[in-house]
Amino acid sequence: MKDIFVPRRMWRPRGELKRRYDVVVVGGGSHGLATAYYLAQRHGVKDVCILEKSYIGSGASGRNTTIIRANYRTPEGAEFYGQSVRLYEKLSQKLGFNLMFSQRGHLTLAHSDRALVTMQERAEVNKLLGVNSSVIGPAEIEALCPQLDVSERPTWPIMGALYHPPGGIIRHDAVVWAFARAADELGVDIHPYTEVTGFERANGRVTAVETNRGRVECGQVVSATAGWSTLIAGMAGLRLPITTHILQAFVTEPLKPFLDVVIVSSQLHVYVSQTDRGEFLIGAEIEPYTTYCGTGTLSFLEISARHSIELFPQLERAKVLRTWTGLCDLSPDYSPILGRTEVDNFHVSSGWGTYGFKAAPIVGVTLAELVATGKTPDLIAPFALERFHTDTLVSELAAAAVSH
Ligand code: PYC
Repeated sequence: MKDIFVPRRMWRPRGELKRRYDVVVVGGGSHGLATAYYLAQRHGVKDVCILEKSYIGSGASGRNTTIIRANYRTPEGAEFYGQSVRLYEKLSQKLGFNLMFSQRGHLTLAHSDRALVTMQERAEVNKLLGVNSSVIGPAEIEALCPQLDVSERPTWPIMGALYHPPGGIIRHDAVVWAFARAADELGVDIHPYTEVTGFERANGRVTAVETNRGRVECGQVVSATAGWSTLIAGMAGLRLPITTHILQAFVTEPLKPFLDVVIVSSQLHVYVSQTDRGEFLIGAEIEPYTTYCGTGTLSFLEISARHSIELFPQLERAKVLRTWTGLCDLSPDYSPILGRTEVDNFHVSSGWGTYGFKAAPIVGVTLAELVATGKTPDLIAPFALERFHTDTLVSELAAAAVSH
């Protein structure tokens, strides 16, 4: 008999909701899927479901600018994201899915003395934690990216940069699909179009999750819902110190490849990379007002186009192909809120601002460990919600200057 090619499904079609799951993960993005995957893969906890109100990867995981990096300012952040980058480096092989991780190097440009000082601080912290980054001058910048004008001509001449060789870009949808497929293969039930509408609570614990498709009893709950974190936490009776903002980005029409590093300018509030399809992917800072309205603004397009053309005059005639917005959950110290809460079995992955996607694998590993063992891993202890009561903040503002 001739071999018949049977295409591999990404994951099983949605089934009925079971009456009960040991772990209910709310949010079918990279964090929720990674947590479910590592629960099953590392801890054998397989009675797990993902509840996603829309399609899988429809939230922040599908609406980011695909940048992966670990050059943070705080020791806590640099160590955490350093481990995330290391996991990303092996993820294609582990998940059997080409995630197109291109570690092309990441340059944060400095256009002032003050910016150079901040970069030097970041480089020192990074070095101490084994994260590869250093401050380089205009000649080295020119060698890495000859397309940039490093002369005195621009309004804001480039004085130096924080160079982070392991930084790069990845195919963000593929990360979601790969985690979903791998979690599904291990028995995790994935329920798209299943919206959480409330929680039943007793004795300080969540006992059941209410959804638009019925009620599910649960052992533990993980909320990985980015911009909707406060709403979901509120249903469980929990207040998170989070504000929700939109972040916008756009891509140009595809152009012949000419940029093979990621360029960020905190002073011009813009980051630029060229995708594997040739599009220039350009983003800016979050909008300062809080909103859930995902409508893009003309002022964003005008300002970010102007700033990117200042860096790359070659883009002057490039046409904008597509723009989008994503919701960002911003915490007061710009660091995540990760782990247990005062509701005993309700755990959160939240407060990511614009950093969430790059943390997906390490969030999955650490949250899965917490849920499976009941112990908070040391790596995420500094990011506990409790820090806002104990005044032990982890201020990551210096590494967030572009987009926050
Ligand atoms: O933190 O690298 C970053 C980033 C890029 C886009 C939004 N945030």
